[in-house]
Amino acid sequence: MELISSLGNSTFENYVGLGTGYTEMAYQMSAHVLTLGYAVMLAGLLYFILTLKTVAPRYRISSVLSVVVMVSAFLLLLVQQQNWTGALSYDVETARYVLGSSTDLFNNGYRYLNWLIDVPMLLFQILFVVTLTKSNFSSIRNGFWFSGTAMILTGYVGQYYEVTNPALFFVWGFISTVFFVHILYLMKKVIDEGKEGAPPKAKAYLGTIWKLFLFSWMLYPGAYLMPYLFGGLEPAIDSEMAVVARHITYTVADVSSKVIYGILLTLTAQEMSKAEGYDYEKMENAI
Ligand code: RET
Repeated sequence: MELISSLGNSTFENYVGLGTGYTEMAYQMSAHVLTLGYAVMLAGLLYFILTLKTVAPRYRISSVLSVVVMVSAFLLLLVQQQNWTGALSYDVETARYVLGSSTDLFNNGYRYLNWLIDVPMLLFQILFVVTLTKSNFSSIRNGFWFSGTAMILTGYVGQYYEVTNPALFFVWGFISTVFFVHILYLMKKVIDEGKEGAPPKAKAYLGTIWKLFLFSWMLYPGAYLMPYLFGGLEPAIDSEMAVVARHITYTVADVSSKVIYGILLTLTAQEMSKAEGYDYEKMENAI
């Protein structure tokens, strides 16, 4: 009870930090995986810039959007990592990393704000690679934007209640999921239409993109639920394992949904470009 009053609406990472504290392994694994996250974004940035000219001009906006995603994710994930190391300090007596006394608390909010930029970009991106056969470009784009933003904002509010008010946490999480289902529905439609008339290799890539999309986007609600996946009916406010699992889940999700997804879109666009007579492998000065 005492913990609850002093930590208020902060997320469960802080409760673990004030309660049992983190062992060297849990603290460092978290710090390292968060660092890996932003390092991959910088590497991805170079990939998307350097491969820009391997696709025909009409597909290049997709790579440009990947560049935008990489820059914003790099910066926000860097801040997220510093938030982790800044919030905790080593206590020699207990040999644990504990919450500092006058430092910021840890919060995953930077991620949510990053998604506000990246989610619409990632969703728009595919619209510049595939050709829609039946649906209207602007209505899909607006649907992506509306449901993407609503999904994140409702989840952002919900995550503040993960320890103090499970009922609100689940209600906001549920509302967010309704928008998520709408996004999945739109994406499936876009990919199915995109496959029609696409060259065979591009078709196969689009199939992989759908599987990757489902897998990687589902990890985010999984990370949201992490204190309950480890705690059952009560949030796991004493489980450093759950905290590490959340950092790892977010990082795997970020690398898959932003970098690998972007690379697969580039490969799809390369195949489509080739089918239209733009073959970078046969061109001089392509890059
Ligand atoms: C929340 C709240 C709980 C319910 C659901 C969620 C879904 C989040 C998703 C986020 C995707 C983020 C991406 C970021 C890339 O930069 C908000 C966690 C369903 C799907 C792809």
